[in-house]
Amino acid sequence: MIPTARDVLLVIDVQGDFLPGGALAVPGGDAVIAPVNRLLGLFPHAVLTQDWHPPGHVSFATSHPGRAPFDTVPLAYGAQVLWPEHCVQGSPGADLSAALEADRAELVIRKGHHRQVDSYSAFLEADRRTPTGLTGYLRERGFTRVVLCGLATDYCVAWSALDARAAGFEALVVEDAVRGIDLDGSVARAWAEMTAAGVGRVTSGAIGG
Ligand code: VGL
Ligand code: ZN
Repeated sequence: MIPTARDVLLVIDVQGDFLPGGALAVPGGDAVIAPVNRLLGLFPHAVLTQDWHPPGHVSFATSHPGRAPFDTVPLAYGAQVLWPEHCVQGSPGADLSAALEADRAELVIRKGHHRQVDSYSAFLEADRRTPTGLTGYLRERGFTRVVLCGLATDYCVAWSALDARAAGFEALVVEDAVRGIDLDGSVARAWAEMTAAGVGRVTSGAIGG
């Protein structure tokens, strides 16, 4: 495929805490940087996301006495996986990777900033009601297709791709430019759900310009 003016590259959460040595390191997460940088050079339009939690965020295991990271707890809006403290607003781990060549990106959308609600998706928070504003932004700009890459396949990439479809966009995930956390088969489940929802898969090598 050749990116057009109706395509937007959506680069999900390429932040220190999701890279090797970070608080919630995604296995092999740094392998996405080279293909993502290549894509950033090819797409006329790109949007980045940044996971951006206040201290004491509801998704942190430390906010739930007696619970450990990767436990699941019921919250008012549904089941929530608990994570190590990560991407705390203003902390170095929340910074976008310095290796990301993102100067041309036109928007950085921060998500997960409500203390009591998580947001894996770039579009809709985990209560499934609170919008981030991205749907309106993309529609107003006339984009019709969202091409996703970044971290993590099974959480923020998958939820974003599914919500892109639900909002009426075409969605494509660049399979060699994503890596997953993989809790109990969550990567395979995420791909199955994305395929069922009409999310396409592409390799970065098949994208040219
Ligand atoms: C993510 C878990 C918690 C992600 C963010 O970027 O996939 N995963 N916060
Ligand atoms: Zn998070």
